[in-house]
Amino acid sequence: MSAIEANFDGLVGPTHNYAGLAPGNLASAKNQGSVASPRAGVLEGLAKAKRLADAGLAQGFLPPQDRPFIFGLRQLGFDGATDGAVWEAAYKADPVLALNMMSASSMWAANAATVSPSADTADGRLHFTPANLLTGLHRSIEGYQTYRALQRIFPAESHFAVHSELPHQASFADEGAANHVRLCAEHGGPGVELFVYGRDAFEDWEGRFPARQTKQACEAVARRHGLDPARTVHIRQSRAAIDAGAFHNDVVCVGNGPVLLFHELAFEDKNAALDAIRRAADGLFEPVFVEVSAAEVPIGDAITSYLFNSQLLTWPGQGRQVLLAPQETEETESTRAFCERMTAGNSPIGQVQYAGVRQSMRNGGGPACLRLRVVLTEAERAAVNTAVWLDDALYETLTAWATRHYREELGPDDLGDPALVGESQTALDELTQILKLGPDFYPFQRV
Ligand code: SUG
Repeated sequence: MSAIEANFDGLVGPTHNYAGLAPGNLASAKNQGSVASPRAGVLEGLAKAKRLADAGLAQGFLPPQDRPFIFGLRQLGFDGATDGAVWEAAYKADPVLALNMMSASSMWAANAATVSPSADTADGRLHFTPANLLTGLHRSIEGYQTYRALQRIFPAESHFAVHSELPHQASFADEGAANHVRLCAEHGGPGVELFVYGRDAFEDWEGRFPARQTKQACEAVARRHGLDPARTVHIRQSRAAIDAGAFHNDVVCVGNGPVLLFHELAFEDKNAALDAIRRAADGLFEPVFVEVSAAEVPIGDAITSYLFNSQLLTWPGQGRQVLLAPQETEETESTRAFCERMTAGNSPIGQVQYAGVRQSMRNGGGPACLRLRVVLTEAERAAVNTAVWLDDALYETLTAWATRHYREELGPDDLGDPALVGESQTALDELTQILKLGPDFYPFQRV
């Protein structure tokens, strides 16, 4: 069956800021307290998405979530005559708790869900499991709204199965597609799905940083999606990578088609992992491994440059694959040199392009974090909510919308401002009309 890979990017939300909330994420900690530009952030994301759409790739969007999350604050007992007053009361009583309800973290769509294309699933439907993201408080509030978004964008149950999140228990900690890679001969054919976990739920974890994904979560997602165990591989991420700041596998590994680009230290037992992938791919395709040695790119450089948090793409009109990397990869000597050497040789990756997504990068989100990949057959593509597909008209509309509603700057002194609540809700209310998500999409629209 022929199919395409579509990228659904998380739109950067109007409250994008640097509150340093993310455990094990060095960029988030480093930039805590600096001044963000929500407007620059959303425009950078739109420009990246447009580059793919202009090249002829299928590009859609996932909407931002409503922040501050007034519904959640009311659940926690904060009260007020208006939503702005609720925010003011919460921010005054417990600013750290309040800031956890303010993050624009749903922009990192690679953490929205794990996606299994219909070619891999027992019932022949495309399966989604929204991630419960329960390691960080600020992200643990995303899952239900992600579920609603996926339902509105992929509504036809004959084609799409949108599951609920895994149970909110630490044993099932799940961060979605950031810890999942699909390899295949071509997108529409059957694939091998790799799930990468940081810890077994039933062992003690003592690390410098938390391991955000459990083996049990990976196994549960694979079971729900009806994947063939013979074509599914569960791999342990290396402790060294987590300790160095690789809080998701996609900070040290990316794949596309049969190609897996990974850092030497990505997996706890590399040889066993590669053997398991070869066995799972047997009879379907020959995996192509592109390993980056620690001698050429030290793990620290891999993490600050985000070389692996790139989009690896089958680019229309290009014989070899294209890596869309963050600018920081070009600015880091070892990774720039690696990219030059790789593309000059006979690697399956023939070109590296650079994208500026600095606003997101300062919170630890590169090009690959900003997108959720969804392989769609022609019939499935036709069943997607058409309003979310990026074309020139939607690009113009969203650019004008963001420029109208988003603040140029958002710094620590601005975050308590109750006016932000109304500004954010007005912007998102308008967005639900643009993306045809329905008048009751956000909790603030349902009261
Ligand atoms: O979960 N940052 C995100 C970045 C997610 C990147 N995603 C992938 N690697 N796929 C995180 O650590 C920072 C938010 C803050 O501090 O306000 C944050 O949540």
